[in-house]
Amino acid sequence: MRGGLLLLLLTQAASASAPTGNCGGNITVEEPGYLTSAGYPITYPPSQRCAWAITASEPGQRILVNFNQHFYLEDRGCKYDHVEVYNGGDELSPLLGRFCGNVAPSPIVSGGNRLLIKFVSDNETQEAGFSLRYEALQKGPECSRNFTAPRGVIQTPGFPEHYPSNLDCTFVIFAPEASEIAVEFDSFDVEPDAKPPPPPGALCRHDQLEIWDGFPAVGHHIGRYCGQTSPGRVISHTGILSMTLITDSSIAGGGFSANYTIHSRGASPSARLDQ
Ligand SMILES: [Ca+2]
Ligand SMILES: [Ca+2]
Repeated sequence: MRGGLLLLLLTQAASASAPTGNCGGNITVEEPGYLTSAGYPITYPPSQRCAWAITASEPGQRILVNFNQHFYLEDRGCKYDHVEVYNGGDELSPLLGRFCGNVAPSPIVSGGNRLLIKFVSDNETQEAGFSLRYEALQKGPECSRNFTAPRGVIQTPGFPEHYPSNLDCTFVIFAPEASEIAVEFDSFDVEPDAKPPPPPGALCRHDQLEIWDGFPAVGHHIGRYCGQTSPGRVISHTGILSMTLITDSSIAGGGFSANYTIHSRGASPSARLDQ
């Protein structure tokens, strides 16, 4: 609890400044906003220790943060300067990532309605710092589903019509032990990230489908998809395959439709070819 108290003092000391204040604070997200390290985009001061506690205004909401691509913190393995993101309201919460160097982190979504951003710099070597945009994901229609049948179809809500805004769906396929799950996407159209920043790779800052071999955020990450880049054929070896679909408040695509089949590993090769 001492960590929480320290954080409380830290954030109270800074809360007199505006929500975009330069060294920590408590932010209740009524609408999207930005926070940046002091001195951004030129250089941050030495010896910073700042924590921003971001809380959605409604308990059912989640927090989405997108880092600006102009990101630079002293590298050196994040030992001296770093920004950390915790999945909760304080530093006792699970650490989602510790970042430094000049490659901005991918977008991050909280599990609950709180997220903590912590920034630390030591007393020498300062770089440009970071800026991030935060927003609360509104609660859309309920859309999560579990699948246990040997085969089935997974589609975006309302498919083939455009999917709704503010979705936060989790689809999980459960197979018996020692089975393989194969998912084949027949159709895929999710709002693209129209202005992808220079480093290659889909960031999918608006709408995104993520796929794991295992449970979401726990299993092996298979990929993050948007635009017309279909995941194609995806295989799970763990007996659990999960997908999360998150959509923002505007612009929808046609969605996706995928077939899945569960193959028992005990089956003979010829039987496994039989779809
Ligand atoms: Ca430093
Ligand atoms: Ca969208």
